[in-house]
Amino acid sequence: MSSENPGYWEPPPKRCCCARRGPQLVLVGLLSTAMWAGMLTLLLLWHWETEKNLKQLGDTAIQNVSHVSKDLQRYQSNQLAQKSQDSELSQNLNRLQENFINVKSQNSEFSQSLNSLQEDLINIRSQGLNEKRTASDSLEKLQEEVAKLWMEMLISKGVACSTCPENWLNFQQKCYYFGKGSKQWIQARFTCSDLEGRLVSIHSQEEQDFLMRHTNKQDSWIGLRDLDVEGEFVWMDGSPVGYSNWNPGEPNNAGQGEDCVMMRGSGQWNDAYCRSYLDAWVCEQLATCEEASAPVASVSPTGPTPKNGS
Ligand code: MMA
Ligand code: CA
Repeated sequence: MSSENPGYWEPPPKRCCCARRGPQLVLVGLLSTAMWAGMLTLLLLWHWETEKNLKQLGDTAIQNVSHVSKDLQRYQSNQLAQKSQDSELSQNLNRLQENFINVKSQNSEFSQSLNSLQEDLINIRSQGLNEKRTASDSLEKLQEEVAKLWMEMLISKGVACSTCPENWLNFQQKCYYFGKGSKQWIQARFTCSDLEGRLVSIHSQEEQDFLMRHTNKQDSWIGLRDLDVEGEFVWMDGSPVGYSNWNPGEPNNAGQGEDCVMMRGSGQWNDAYCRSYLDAWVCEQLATCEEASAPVASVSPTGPTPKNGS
């Protein structure tokens, strides 16, 4: 109702263009439909693409998982192998340790055996040396015995056996050298050896008297000593003491030990310290016979070795 025209009804304006709006609406509908269709298509496309990607991702994930599981399996089997190797190694180590202990004990046994073998060898060697010495002493004695027998045989046939080297004096079947100059017993002994004789062995009063006549009352070393067994005197020719001419109270092994015998100026014997110096000594050797076809009596150059250097 209008305020300018009260009581007058003006009919509403007639709708115009109703016939023109229909195709517009159709067009709009078509357009929106097409839009929707396009959007749907896009959505579908997007969906497919996403699905495809997802599928690819899934495949890749499956492949990766299978790789990882394979790796894991390989790792596990490696670990198992490593474990068995470890146990083998530790067994080997144990065996080695046992072997080492065995070898060690064997080694100590072996070294003990070696030591006892060495001891045996040393014993056998010294035994051998002793036997050799005894044998050579016996041989010398035998040779001398043979020479003496031969000499006696010749003498019984009327052959003279009294030839001596220059500066040696003959008495019976022996020759004597009366040495002068300060010497210990051992030095006198080696000097006699150098002269192809040995320190004198005295077996009778006659021999003792002969020596007395030529020593000019000088203390002289003679070939008697108890070097091997104390109190057991042995002559350098290997014989034990038969005839003797000890000074009263001798032998007494006085002081630091007396193992070598001297003939005093009086002619009587005394055991004395071997390292004492005397100014005289007497050597002997067998005399030679006129006919020189006899076996040669070789007098020991050194005689049996003394038990020590005194
Ligand atoms: C010395 C020495 C000994 C000997 C006595 C005798 C003091 O020692 O020559 O061998 O037995 O004299 O009294
Ligand atoms: Ca004495």
